[in-house]
Amino acid sequence: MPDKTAIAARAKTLGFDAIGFARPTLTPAQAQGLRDHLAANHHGAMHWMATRADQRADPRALWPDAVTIISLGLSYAPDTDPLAGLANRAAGNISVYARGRDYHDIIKGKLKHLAQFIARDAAVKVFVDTAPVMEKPLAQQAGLGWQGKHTNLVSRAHGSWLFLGEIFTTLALEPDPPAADHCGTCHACLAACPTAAFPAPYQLDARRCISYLTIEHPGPIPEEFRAAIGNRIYGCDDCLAVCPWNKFASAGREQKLHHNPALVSPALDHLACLDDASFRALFTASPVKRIGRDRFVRNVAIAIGNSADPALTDTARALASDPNPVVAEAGAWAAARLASPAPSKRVRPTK
Ligand code: B12
Ligand code: SF4
Ligand code: SF4
Repeated sequence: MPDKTAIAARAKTLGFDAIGFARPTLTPAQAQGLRDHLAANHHGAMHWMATRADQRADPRALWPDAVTIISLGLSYAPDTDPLAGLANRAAGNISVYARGRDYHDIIKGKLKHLAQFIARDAAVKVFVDTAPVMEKPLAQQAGLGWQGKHTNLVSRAHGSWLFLGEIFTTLALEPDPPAADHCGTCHACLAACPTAAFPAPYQLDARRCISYLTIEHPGPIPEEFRAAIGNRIYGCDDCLAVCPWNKFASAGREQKLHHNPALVSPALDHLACLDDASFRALFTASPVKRIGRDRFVRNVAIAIGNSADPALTDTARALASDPNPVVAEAGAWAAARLASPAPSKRVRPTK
C-alpha cells in the first residue's frame, strides 16, 4: 500500500510542484463562506455554483466513501512581467494562465497517472476545477498554502501561481496541518483591482471581477466596467501579480504551459476579424476556446474601444455590423468611444 512519502515522490516525478493531504471536510467557517457568497449573489450568472452547493460545502456529500483528499498544485509562474502586456493598447492581453495549453487537460492527465499508482490499493476519483469541489479551502486544509485576501491560494514557495487539482481516495492517510495565513497587514491585491471587486478582504464579488466579466458573463458587459477592463480580453492577473509572495516563486517547469507566442499581445485588429473557424484554429488546446468566438470578439471590441487608437475606428465600425447582437453593441460602443475617448479609469468601490 503506498504511503505519503511514496505518493509525494510519484507526484514530483509527474511534475507536480506541491502536494498535501487532508480529511474530506471543510471547516464550518469555510462552508459558511460559500453560503454567504451565494446569499450575496457574488457568483453572478454562475448558477452552477449554487445548484450543487451542498456537495461543494461537504466533500463527503460528493463521495461518501472518501477518507482522504490529496491536494496537488502545479506552478504556472511566468518568467516575464505578467502585467507587461497591459501597456500595449493596440494588442489584447490574455491572462497568464491561458497563454499555454489548457491546464485542465494537463493536470487531469497527471492526476490520472498518480491515481493509478494508488488505485491498486484503494478507490480513487480525480477532480480539477469543474467539479463541485472547493479547491482552495481544501488546499489550505492540506497545507499547500492559505487563501489570501484576493481569495486565491498563496504558497510560500510558489506565490499566487498554483493551479489546483485533487484526488479523493478511500485510502486512510495522515492529514497534514492546515497552512497559516501570512497576508499580515499587506493589502496590495485589494488596492490593485481595477474594478474594486473585493467588498472586503477575503471576499470577491465575481460580478465586478474582470475575469468573470470576460470569461463567464454572458451578454453585454455592464458599461460601468468597460473602461477599467482596458485591453484585458480574457481573464485578469492584477491581484495575483502584485502579491509579494511571488518573489519566492521560480518559473513554472511544465513545458506545455509555456506561453504560445501567438497568444502574447495579439493584435486587436487581427482578433476582431476572427470567425468561428479561425477562432477555433487559433485557440486549439487553449482554455480560451471554451468561451466561443462571439464572447471573445465582444471582449476584443471593448479593448478596441479602450485603445485610443484612431487606426482601429474602421475595425470597430465593422464590428458594429456583426450578426451577433452582443458583438455589434460592443462594436458600436467602441466606435463611439474612439470618436470621443474618455481617459481609462479605475472603478470606485460601491461601498
Ligand atoms: C468560480 C471560480 C472563479 C470565479 C469566482 C472566483 C472566486 N474567488 O470565487 C471567477 C470567474 C471570478 C474566477 C476567477 C479566477 N480564477 Co477561478 N475558479 C472558480 C472555481 C470554479 C470555484 C471557486 C469557488 O468555489 N468560489 C466560491 C467562493 C465562495 O469560494 P472561495 O473563493 O474559496 O471563498 C472563500 C472565502 O473567500 C470566503 N468568502 C467568499 N465570499 C464570501 C462572502 C462573504 C460575505 C463571506 C463572509 C466570506 C466569503 O469563503 C470561502 C470559503 O473560505 C475554482 C475551481 C474550484 N472548483 O474550486 C476556480 C479557481 C479558484 N480559479 C482559479 C484561477 C487561476 C482564477 C483566476 C486567477 C484566473 C484569471 N487569471 O483570470 C481568477 C482569479 C480571480 C480572483 N481574485 O479570485 C484557480 C485558483 C488557484 C489558486 N492558486 O487559488 C482555481 C482553484 C482553479 C484551479 N483548479 O486551479 N474563478
Ligand atoms: S482578477 Fe482582476 S478584476 Fe478580478 S479581483 Fe483580481 S484584480 Fe480584480
Ligand atoms: S497581495 Fe498581500 S494581501 Fe493579497 S494575497 Fe498577497 S500577501 Fe495577501
